[in-house]
Amino acid sequence: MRRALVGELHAFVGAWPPRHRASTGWGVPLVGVASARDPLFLELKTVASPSHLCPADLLPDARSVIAFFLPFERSTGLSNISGDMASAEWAEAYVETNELIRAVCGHMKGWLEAAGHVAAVTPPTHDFDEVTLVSAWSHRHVAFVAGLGRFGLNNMLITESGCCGRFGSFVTSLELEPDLRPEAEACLYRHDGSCHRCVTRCVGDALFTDRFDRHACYAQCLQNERVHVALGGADVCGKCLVAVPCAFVDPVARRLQR
Ligand code: B12
Ligand code: SF4
Ligand code: SF4
Repeated sequence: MRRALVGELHAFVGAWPPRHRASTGWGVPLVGVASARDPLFLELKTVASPSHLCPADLLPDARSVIAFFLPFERSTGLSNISGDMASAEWAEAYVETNELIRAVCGHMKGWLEAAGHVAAVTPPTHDFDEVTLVSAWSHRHVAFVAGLGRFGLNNMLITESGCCGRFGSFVTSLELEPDLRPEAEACLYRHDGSCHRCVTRCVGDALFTDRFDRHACYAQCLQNERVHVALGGADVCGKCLVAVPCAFVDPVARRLQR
């Protein structure tokens, strides 16, 4: 069943760009599975926020949580390297990927229901509290539980395909074997202190080695939203995700392979 689910998700994402005339290109989606009863979900109330939901809050009969990562094509990340403001391609990728994540979740919910299961979905973003800037369902924490990667100094979850891309997740009554979580760090700073490039790349005075000012970051994202107003709701930046070793690969795994 897992193979069928992953195959369905891959096929849906693969068919999306031509059908919807998307400007953005995506690499092969990564999919991770967590048990809805994984004790780490309860820990998210301490690690992420006290209001963080558990899978059963979204779906009383929750058995599995599926997280997926849609990596951007390299050209999208490369387009965002120069200058202080986000590139038009990066802003458009944000808008188009949010739309795709919503569609993937809706499609997979229907697919699961047709197979006799139930599912619950949450939006890709813009579901956060405007004052605290924290969401009650953090996709990257959920993806962490589902084994898709490890957190970097830039706050991103770094997957085997790097961190330039976006996450979605949904909860289902279908029981699936959970994935193992990677044991090794994926961030070079956390691995051996050899990198802090994301901090030097930050254009919003928001990211430091010992703290992150989410309000300063949001102010920078809102500046870009004003520049890309025609796209509607493109509160982006992402300078700390590009021209960094973890943009498109897990740099620790890459180094250990050499
Ligand atoms: C609110 C929000 C914002 C706010 C607040 C920033 C923030 N860090 O949360 C603002 C608007 C500023 C923002 C900015 C950005 N965001 Co944003 N945002 C969200 C949103 C809606 C909720 C995040 C949330 O509430 N997290 C819970 C809080 C408490 O945790 P946190 O801030 O993530 O910080 C945790 C980690 O650093 C973690 N951590 C660090 N080390 C370790 C180690 C371990 C073991 C663990 C367990 C945790 C951990 O600890 C912190 C607390 O738990 C999510 C979508 C969603 N619903 O999940 C997208 C999301 C996090 N954003 C994303 C992105 C890409 C961005 C931007 C790059 C903008 C852009 N698209 O150009 C910037 C990056 C800023 C940065 N460097 O962090 C992606 C991240 C993709 C990835 N690879 O991880 C997400 C997941 C959207 C998506 N659907 O993919 N964002
Ligand atoms: S740029 Fe370097 S320090 Fe920052 S998250 Fe990536 S690997 Fe870690
Ligand atoms: S998204 Fe921009 S402002 Fe926010 S931490 Fe990264 S570089 Fe800094």
